[in-house]
Amino acid sequence: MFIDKAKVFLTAGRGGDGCISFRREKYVPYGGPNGGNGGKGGDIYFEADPHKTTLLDLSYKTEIKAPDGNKGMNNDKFGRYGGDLTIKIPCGSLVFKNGELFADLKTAGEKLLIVKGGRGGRGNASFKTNKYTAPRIAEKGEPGESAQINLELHLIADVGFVGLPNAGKSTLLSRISAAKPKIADYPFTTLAPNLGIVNHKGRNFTAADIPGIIEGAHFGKGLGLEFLRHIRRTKVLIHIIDVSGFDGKNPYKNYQIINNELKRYSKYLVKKHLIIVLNKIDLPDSKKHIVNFKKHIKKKFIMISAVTGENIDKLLDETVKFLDKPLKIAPEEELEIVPIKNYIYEPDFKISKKQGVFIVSGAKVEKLTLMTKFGEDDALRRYQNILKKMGVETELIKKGIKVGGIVRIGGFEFVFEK
Ligand SMILES: Nc1nc2c(ncn2[C@@H]2O[C@H](COP(=O)(O)OP(=O)(O)O)[C@@H](O)[C@H]2O)c(=O)[nH]1
Ligand SMILES: [Mg+2]
Repeated sequence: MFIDKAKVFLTAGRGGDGCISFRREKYVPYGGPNGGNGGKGGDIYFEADPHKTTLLDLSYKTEIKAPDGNKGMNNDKFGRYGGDLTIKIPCGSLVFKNGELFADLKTAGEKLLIVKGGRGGRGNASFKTNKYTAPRIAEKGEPGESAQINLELHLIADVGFVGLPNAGKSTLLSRISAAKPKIADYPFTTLAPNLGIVNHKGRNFTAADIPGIIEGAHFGKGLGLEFLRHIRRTKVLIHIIDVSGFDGKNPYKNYQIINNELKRYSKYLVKKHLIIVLNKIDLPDSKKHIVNFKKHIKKKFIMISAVTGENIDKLLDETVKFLDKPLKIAPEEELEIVPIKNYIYEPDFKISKKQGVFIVSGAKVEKLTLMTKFGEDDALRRYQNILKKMGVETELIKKGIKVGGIVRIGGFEFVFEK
């Protein structure tokens, strides 16, 4: 099955907690701190794999989580690292992270960190100073990064075949490559784009057969323009028109229908090299229709029969010539996705008041809260000191907090004291 969109929630591993422990040796009554740090949580990577052609594997999953780091231990032993996950995706996948374009993995083997594992919490050995020789402080592990990921596959083909259903796109692809697309006499046989590798006189290129464009596709008729994104990266478009006149269809009108849909889809498609192909010239009525087509159009076209193979060689010669010609089209025009970056100024913390409770929010204070082991007096003291240095206390007083007031930070509630 060809799946070219997927949505998955990724969570990197949480860091392991730091350990609180003290040396216990014979004849050393008060040993120093020796609690080790927690291990780092696992990262999640995406890697472009040329053997993958669909996002099918990912479409079964809604969530993927990397392993957490292990806890630190006594005797300065660090916790074990969570271990990374690498998810293989097809080349040509666009990765959207929390709604923004994050990466375009085109090249085989390209690997990218998508969500980062949390840092291991520090054990009490790390908090030892000259003044402070027996700290009862250890941090909890940092939570792993998480993100909503949307993937969109854009096939990487050099040449794209467009045309109405039944024009002969799949037939042509099956003739010039080893691809085996479905071929039939009725519309909508091909429900997925097919990709084939063409070897023409020692030259290799990839061609994709794009199904589903019909009149009105731009407003969602039929499959709509669902598959057109797969021609965004192509260099050459081959527009295939059935000139058999079967069903009383007018080939020139059909040509206009497709042109119209393409134009509405993207203004950049006209910048691609275009080859107009009149197909099915083996059928008797085609001559009459070709004469008519010629009256309307001044552009060059090639007449072929995908079934008998007539002129296919000529078409491929022409295609290769175009492949060698540069395109005047920038990569961002090609994809027509302008990465939107919102730079939001985020203060270290913010204080709001809700039903008498003072809510302190902000990534830094929330992370600190999540990484603090409140059970330990030293840890609590350190926490309070950091908040004080950040100016949280002063700001709370400014906002009118009284002794005994409730403060909420990152899901925890505290009673304000001085
Ligand atoms: N006689 C004749 N029939 C053709 C030719 N090309 C395609 N066909 C037929 O037209 C029908 C539709 O072809 P298909 O490749 O499935 O069209 P697609 O919808 O554009 O992929 C099939 O029955 C083909 O056998 C051709 O050159 N000559
Ligand atoms: Mg087809």
